[in-house]
Amino acid sequence: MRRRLARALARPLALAAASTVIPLASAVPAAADSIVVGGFPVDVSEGPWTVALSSRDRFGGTRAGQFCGGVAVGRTTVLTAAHCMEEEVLGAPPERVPDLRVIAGRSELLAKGGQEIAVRDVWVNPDHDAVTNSGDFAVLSLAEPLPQGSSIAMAGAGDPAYRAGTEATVYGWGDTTGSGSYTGSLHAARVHVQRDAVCEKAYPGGSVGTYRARTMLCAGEAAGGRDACQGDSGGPLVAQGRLIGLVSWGAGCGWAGSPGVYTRVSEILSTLGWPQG
Ligand code: 4AZ
Repeated sequence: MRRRLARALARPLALAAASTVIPLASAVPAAADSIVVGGFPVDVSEGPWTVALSSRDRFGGTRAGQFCGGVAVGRTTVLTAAHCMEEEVLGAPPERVPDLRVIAGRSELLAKGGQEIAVRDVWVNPDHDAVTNSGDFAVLSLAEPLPQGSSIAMAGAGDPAYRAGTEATVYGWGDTTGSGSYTGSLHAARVHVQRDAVCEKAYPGGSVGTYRARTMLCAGEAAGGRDACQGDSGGPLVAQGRLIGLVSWGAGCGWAGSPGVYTRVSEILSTLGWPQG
C-alpha cells in the first residue's frame, strides 16, 4: 500500500523524526515552537484517563516504549487509534507484540509511579479506511483493571460538547515542536472544535486524508500554534468533561489552516453498539 503522510504519522518515533516533512516557512505559526504543540505540562491526575501505549521491545526504553496515546473508557477498556495498531507501526500484528502495555497514572514516562498493565486483547475497527482515515479507532482490553476513577465518559451524538466553538483539551506525550522533539512528560493543549465546513475546506481530499463529518471532527486555532502531533495519536480530546475525540491525523502540527483531525467518539459508540451516553 502507498504510504501517505497520515499513516506515516504513527511510524516508529525514532524513524519519524528523520523524515518529518518540513513546512514552508510561511505556514509555520509563531507559536509552533512552543511546547502536544503549543501546550503546557500537566500532571496525569488532571486527566487520569490518559494512558500511554508502550512496547519497549519495539520502540526501545528511552521513553518507556511510548509510541501512541490511549484513553480509558472503562476499568479494563482503552480506546486508541486503529493506525497505532497497524503492522507498519508495531512490526507485527498486535497479538504478536508480547510486551504491548498501557502505562497509566504516570506523567513522566521514565518515572516509577502508576501502573503498567498488559493488553490482553486488541480489536481494530475493520472499517478503518486508510485512504480517508475514517474509522480510526481500536479497542484494547486490559489484563487487569485500572484504578477506580480513571475512566472518562464518552459524549454521545448530539452532546453539546461537539458544538463548533467549544473549548477542548488534547493530551499526549507526542512531538512538542512538529519536528521530532518527543517529550517524556504529559502535555495538554487547548483547542477549539471547528465547524465541519472549516474542516472540509482544510481537507477536501488529498494525500493526507479526507475530512468526513460523520466519523471525524477537527479542532485547532485559526492562527495555528496549538495542536496534537506525532506520537499523540489515539489520545483523548476532552470537552466539558467528556471524551469527544481520539487524536487521528492532520497536515503537520499547529499549522494555520490545518486543524488536527480526531476520530468522532459518537461514531465509535454507534459502530460498537454502545449506548450514546
Ligand atoms: C500523530 O501522528 C498525529 N496535527 C496526530 C495528529 C496530528 C498530526 C500527527 C495533527 O499522532
